[in-house]
Amino acid sequence: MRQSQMLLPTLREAPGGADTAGHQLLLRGGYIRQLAAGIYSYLPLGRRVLRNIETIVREEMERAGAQELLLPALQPAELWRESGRYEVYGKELIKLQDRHERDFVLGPTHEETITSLLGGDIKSYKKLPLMLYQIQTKFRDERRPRSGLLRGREFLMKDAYSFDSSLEGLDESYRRMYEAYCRIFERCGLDFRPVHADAGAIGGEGGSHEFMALSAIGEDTLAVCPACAYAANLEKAAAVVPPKTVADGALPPAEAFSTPGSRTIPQLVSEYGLRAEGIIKTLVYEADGQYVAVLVRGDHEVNEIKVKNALGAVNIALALPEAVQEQAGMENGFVGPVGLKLRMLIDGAVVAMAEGVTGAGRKDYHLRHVVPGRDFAIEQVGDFRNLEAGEICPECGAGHIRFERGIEIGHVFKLGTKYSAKLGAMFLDATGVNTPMIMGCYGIGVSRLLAAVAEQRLNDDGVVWPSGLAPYHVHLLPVSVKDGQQLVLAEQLYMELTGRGFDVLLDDRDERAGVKFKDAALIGCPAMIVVGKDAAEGKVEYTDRRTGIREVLETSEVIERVAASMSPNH
Ligand code: 9G3
Repeated sequence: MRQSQMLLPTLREAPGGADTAGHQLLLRGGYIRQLAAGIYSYLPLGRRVLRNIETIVREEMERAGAQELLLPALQPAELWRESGRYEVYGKELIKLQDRHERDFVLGPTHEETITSLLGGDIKSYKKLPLMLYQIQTKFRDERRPRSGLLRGREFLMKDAYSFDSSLEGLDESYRRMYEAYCRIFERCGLDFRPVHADAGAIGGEGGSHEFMALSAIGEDTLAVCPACAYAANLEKAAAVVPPKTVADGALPPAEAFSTPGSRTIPQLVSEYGLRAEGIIKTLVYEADGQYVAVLVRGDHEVNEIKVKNALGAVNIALALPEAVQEQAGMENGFVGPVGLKLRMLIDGAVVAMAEGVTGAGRKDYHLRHVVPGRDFAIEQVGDFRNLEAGEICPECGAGHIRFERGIEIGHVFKLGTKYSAKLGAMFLDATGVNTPMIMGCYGIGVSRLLAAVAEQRLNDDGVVWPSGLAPYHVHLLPVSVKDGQQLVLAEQLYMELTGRGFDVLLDDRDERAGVKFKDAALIGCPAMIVVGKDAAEGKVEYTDRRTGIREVLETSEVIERVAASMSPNH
């Protein structure tokens, strides 16, 4: 491609509001442009990278035995009412009406659509397993779209759905998809990690895994054990219950003491010389309209996903101070379990305490010597806290947990029959009984993947794409297009390289060398060939952008050098 003819508007400065380095470079490099919050256009350069990612995804889906189809983005609301999800997702689900005022949604995912497609005709178990996938635009009206393509409101997803006649079949489909995902992310040159994950509102009793691209700007936190292979999204990571502390001797009764203005743990610790692990923290949550109290040790944090799952709720948030007063009859900041009339979820580490300090239930007072089980009933004990960095690994009990940040680029779920039963995707089993198909669903954020690769493979000057994703393999730069020798040699190399099947971007613009080099760094092709003053002796300068190594080559050496360096995923 000749750069002088290309829509490739590079920028010296990132537009304001671009919040991550990768996003800034995708804007400056002329890859994407924002149309509205969370809504992006892919310029020719961005479209080429996206297409390369799609090609890798398609090859690995085909290898896993999946068949590609394409489902509508515009879906009748009836399907979402049948599945019970129409009212569940709030404002994130984009709803609209057609000209006849019939209700529709813009698809954020396609469980309903694909199961209703299969619900049309009953299948014999002999027709299963089926693995279907699509690469298609999804719509989710995020409250705070941010970080460019990492969290958009319209984005490209590969979503696959498996249909089996047995749980063993689902395990096999799941395993094949899991392995296909590992191959896809390896071919994209990503530093990634599969982690145990929470299945969330999608349901599905069979568990799930997320695939995380490691990145300091990732929104997710991974709990990772350096000793064993354990890795889990912090939302899911099981916390270990410490051994029961036994009091030496009889414990005095709970007694109130004055703590004017001390509503927080740090205040109690600093003003009354208490230890955080000796305090019982009581937080009131509102989950799908119901109010519950969660008790965790003062040095621990509540894990809201675990609480939400224990309650089977979809939405959860800390109750506002006025709601605490109204629902618990206690002053916010001084709430405690003694005399509390709310349902209590108690973390195992609290039950392991011999005694603790808690809110007294009235302004400016706390209680000391509160004994779980004596001064308040232990109704529901569970794991309601975050695993902490440094804690013993819940899997091997040897390593100490470390936290890493990650970008979720893939998520695979065992769904079971949750959707097939509701939407009638049935099959006749070997005994002729009509049975709901056993499903799995598997997603990759294709546009998010592009941004994750950019975040992982950038330097100050630009992104360095792995050759399997790069918009072009080679950036060919005649330093001065006014110099006939340079231009002729560049054109000759352009013909030879494209003739050998390489994608080449020829910077044939009449621009100063500095401008060309800055743009080449922003565009980030794996190989750059500079045709400069050595053109007279038939020599060019070859740069491998991943290693930074530069070498002067005879024209005749160029083809082999490029072929040698274009390995598929580095
Ligand atoms: C919605 C809205 C947002 C959503 C969903 C539904 C996430 C929703 C989970 C999934 C599960 C899998 C198939 C591919 C892999 C992921 N956000 N999820 O179901 F209505 Cl507004 O999408 N779907």
